[in-house]
Amino acid sequence: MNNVKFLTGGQLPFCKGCGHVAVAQNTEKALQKLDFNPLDVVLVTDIGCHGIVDKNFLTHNVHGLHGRSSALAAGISAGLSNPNKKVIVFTGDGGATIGMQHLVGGAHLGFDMTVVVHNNMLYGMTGGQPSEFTPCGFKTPTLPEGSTKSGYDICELMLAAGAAYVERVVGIGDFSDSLARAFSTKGFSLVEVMEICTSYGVKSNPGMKLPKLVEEAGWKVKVFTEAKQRLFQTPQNSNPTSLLSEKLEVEPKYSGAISKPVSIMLSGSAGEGVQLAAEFLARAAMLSGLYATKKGSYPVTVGVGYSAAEVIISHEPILYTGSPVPDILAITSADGLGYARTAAGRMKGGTIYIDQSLDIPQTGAETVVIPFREKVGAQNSSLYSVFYMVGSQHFFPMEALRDIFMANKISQRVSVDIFMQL
Ligand SMILES: Cc1ncc(C[n+]2csc(CCOP(=O)(O)OP(=O)(O)O)c2C)c(N)n1
Ligand code: SF4
Repeated sequence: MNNVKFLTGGQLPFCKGCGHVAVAQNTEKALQKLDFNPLDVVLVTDIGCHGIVDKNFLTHNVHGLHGRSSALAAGISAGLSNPNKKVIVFTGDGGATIGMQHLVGGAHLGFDMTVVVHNNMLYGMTGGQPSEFTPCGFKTPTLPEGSTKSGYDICELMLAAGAAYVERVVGIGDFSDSLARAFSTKGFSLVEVMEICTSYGVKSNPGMKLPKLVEEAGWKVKVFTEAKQRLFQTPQNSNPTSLLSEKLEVEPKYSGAISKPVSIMLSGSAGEGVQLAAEFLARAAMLSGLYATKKGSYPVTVGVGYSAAEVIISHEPILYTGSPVPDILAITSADGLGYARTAAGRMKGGTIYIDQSLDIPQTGAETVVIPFREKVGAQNSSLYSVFYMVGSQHFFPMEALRDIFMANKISQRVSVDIFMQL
């Protein structure tokens, strides 16, 4: 056993008497018993009161989405693939309810990790709603008449799913040996710590005693399995590729005429060719010996609403995408104006090309009003804005854009001539 600190010291961020305190302290003690150091441990926490403890831990910490901590931890464990590192998940009974499939999958596949379920039988952080772990008769602020059904027995579920080690403890006093047994198990282990939420559980169930409640709920306090399990192995890839090897390299044919990096934003509507126009712009820049990055932004409902793209062109390599303040902005629709208004407001100089159907936004940029939509139709308006800006800003020869356009199948449907006349 070492004496290394895993907790920063000072008060933990929980209400007085909250069961989460004991879990944090016993986790530290268990890790000391196993002679770990803080940086040997990756702690993945879930959303909920228990999760805010991560700022008190001196370990590597990752704060996950509600219910997804186990899935994140599985990925970390597989990617890390280091038997000297320990991946630990802290989740509540709420997170375990929402993310049950991740727990079942983790146990089934045998990911090398330990899940500590803080089961206070309700959703603490959001005010005491019942979870699927709330036992029959247990009252919560939003269920004052008490639950009429029994809660999940997570230990039995994990046992059936194939976990290597499963134990339930009542989270009072010293249960660090239980945690240490789980932490030292190779493969998937889970400890369910029965707890009380003093703010909502105790107030709704006055006089309740935790060990009695656990017993009456029929939940066994014991080690469920210590079976040896296989470890999840990531499939070996004999030909690993890097994202960088996908880099598009283009033999320059023209030369760019910019004196510094230029950030260009196109903002229009879904279905009006904004992303394609941005891609043409980036490719034409590359054909002119420049570096280019492109970032697309659109709502999850990709078929409606705005569609925007940010392209940066430069003589030097660019290690990022997007810029909060564009140098040049083309707005071709009302959706696009709605999206780009903030960026336009930030511009202290530069140029905004805007369709004549739209109001001019507040901006420090020069504004140029063009009938993009009227001249080439809504569908081609963004592409026209790119031809127009290249023709007037002279970043590189128009021929570069023409070549890129002609190499694309769109040139079989739409004549390039409509874009070439400014
Ligand atoms: C996907 C999702 N659903 C709902 C919420 C709202 N939410 C935040 S904390 C919480 C309850 C957490 O309860 P539990 O996991 O039991 O942890 P505790 O607060 O009791 O420690 C909920 C429902 C959320 N953040 N994300
Ligand atoms: S609300 Fe409940 S679960 Fe959250 S910190 Fe307070 S006692 Fe703990």
